[in-house]
This record gives sequence, C-alpha cells and structure tokens, in this order.
Amino acid sequence: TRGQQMETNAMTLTRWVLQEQRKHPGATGDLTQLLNAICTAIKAISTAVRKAGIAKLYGISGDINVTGDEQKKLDVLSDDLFVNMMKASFMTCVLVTEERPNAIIVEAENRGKYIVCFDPLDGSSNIDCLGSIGSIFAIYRKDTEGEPTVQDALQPGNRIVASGYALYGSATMIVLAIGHNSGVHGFMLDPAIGEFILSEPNIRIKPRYEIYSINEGYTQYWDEAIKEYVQKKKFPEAGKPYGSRYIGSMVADVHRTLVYGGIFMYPAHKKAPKGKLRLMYECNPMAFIIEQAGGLATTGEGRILDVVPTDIHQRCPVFLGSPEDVKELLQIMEKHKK
Ligand code: P6P
Repeated sequence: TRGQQMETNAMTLTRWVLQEQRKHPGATGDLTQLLNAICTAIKAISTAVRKAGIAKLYGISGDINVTGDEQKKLDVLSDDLFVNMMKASFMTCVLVTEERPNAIIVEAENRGKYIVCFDPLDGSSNIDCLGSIGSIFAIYRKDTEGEPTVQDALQPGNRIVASGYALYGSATMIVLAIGHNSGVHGFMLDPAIGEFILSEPNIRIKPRYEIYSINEGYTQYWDEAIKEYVQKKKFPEAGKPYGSRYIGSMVADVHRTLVYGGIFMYPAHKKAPKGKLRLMYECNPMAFIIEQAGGLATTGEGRILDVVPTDIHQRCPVFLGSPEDVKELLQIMEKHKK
C-alpha cells in the first residue's frame, strides 16, 4: 500500500501572503518579508515553549517586567526573538513590546516602514502549569516624515495593516488577518518541515453562541451592567443557560471565541479601573481579527479600534465575540447609563 504521501503543493503562510500581496498593485513584498520574520520568531518560541520543562527554561528569571508580573525566562527569550528577527528583517522602525517600558527605535541602517506592537508571550502565568499561551502582534505603517519616534506607534487600531496571534496549544497555530477584507485564516505549524500550512481558511465567527468567558472571581468588583448580563446568561428568561469557559490566557480564550463563538470579557472594575488587558498589543490586534471575522469588539463605550492611544502600555476594557452576544451586553450597558 502507498505510504502517507507528502503534500507537494501545500499552501504555506508565505505563499498565501505573497499571493494576497500580488492582488494589490504597488505591493512591494515588504509585508511578506516582515511576516516571515515574525513566523521565524514564533517557530523558535514554539520549540522553546514545548521544551520549557526539559530545558528548565521556565522558573523565575528574577526580573520584573513593566506589568509587574515576575518575568519568566520564556518571556525574556520570546521578547528577544521577536525583537531580533524583526530588526533583521529591515522592515521595521518602531517596536512596542509588553516586556519593555519604552518603545524600541530601530537603528537607522536597519529601518523599514512598519511599526509592530506585540506581546511576545501572553498568558505567562500559565507557563508553569503547561497551560496554553500565545504571542500577539499588530502591524502599522509609519505615516509621518522624519525620524521615527514612539508617537508613530500611537495609532488607533483602525489603522492596523495586519494583525495576528500564535497559539501554543495542543498544536501551534497562527491566526492572521491582513485587512482589505481578505478574511481571517488559520495556519497550523507542521514541525516536520517548519512551515505554517493553511488549515482553517476564511474563519467566520457565529452570530451567537452559548459560551460566556470572564473571570468570575472578581464578581464583587463588577459594575451593575456586567452583573446583570452574567446573571442573565445563568438564569435566562427562556432557553438553556450559557456555558462558562475561562482559561485565563487571552489568546486561548479569544481563539475559542473565534472558532466556537460566544463572548469574551475583561471589564474595568473597582480593582482595575481601565481593565487589565493592554490596548496596543492585546485588545487592538484581537479586535481587528474578530471584526475581520464578522464579530464585534468594544470597550463598552465604543469600538476598541477607534480608541486613540496616548500611552504604549495603556489598558482598555474589552468585550468581544459574536455580534449578537456583544450587542445584547451593550443593550444592558445602555440601560444602566440612563
Ligand atoms: P486574570 C494573562 O496573564 C493575561 O495577561 C491574559 O492573557 C489573560 O486574559 C488575563 O491576563 C487573565 O487575567 O485577572 O483573569 O487572571
């Protein structure tokens, strides 16, 4: 019998981005080159994450990062991989990372036109229990003349050129959206050939699904609208209650919301007046993907992608997912504003 034949014409992430770029006159291939560099960092992180136990990579590295979390060695390694691969791509001029208090201004001889905001390893509190973790990135174009500064990175999410995340779960997958309504696509890492292969083309989020995702440990701190909404999911006037799912790793919770449907929430509350998640490299990239897949992503006051940033590490409340679920929450919020 014939053995498992190797695929000889696989649609790799690189091929897919190249063919998409050719649809846009004037595309230079620069985005393809930048995404290749990001893929290289993600492949290396995937290997490190899966060897963390053996390589004793996890465990406290002793430093404390800007968010006050204990910086684990995998965080540091992941950040260095992203920074080095992107600088070496000659495609970037400003880099914003959760792991560093200040934006990195790429040295002049290595500069390109893109700005990248990223969380190199999100969900790091899940590393030691081998929970799913991820990397998140958002790509912008520098649209000013002259020397790049941190101001160039303070663009609203509605200016995003492309955004994506890598989920280091039971497999390693990149979910990517490059705008122009070219959709949202999932690429699974084939470790045998070190390529990301298109496995989930044109992901579209369901209009509604019976899952809500929030950290109920903070219930006492929530405002009334959130309390009423969650209560309604548990004790609906009609029909069955919603299921509750919360992994505590944004990439894993958002990916489940994208693939199954439902709503993911990290509200502002008494202990976190602006919420916990960061606008530039958590909320904006995820909001872009969810909207490109037909979903909604709101701060509760307005569209996440319309928030005009003032600080690269600012936090933002986030409610995202299936449009009917998000709209139902917004109606309850409206009622409480009156
Ligand atoms: P909490 C992980 O540390 C993280 O930054 C996100 O990945 C996750 O969604 C959130 O924090 C979990 O926060 O307060 O529910 O533990």
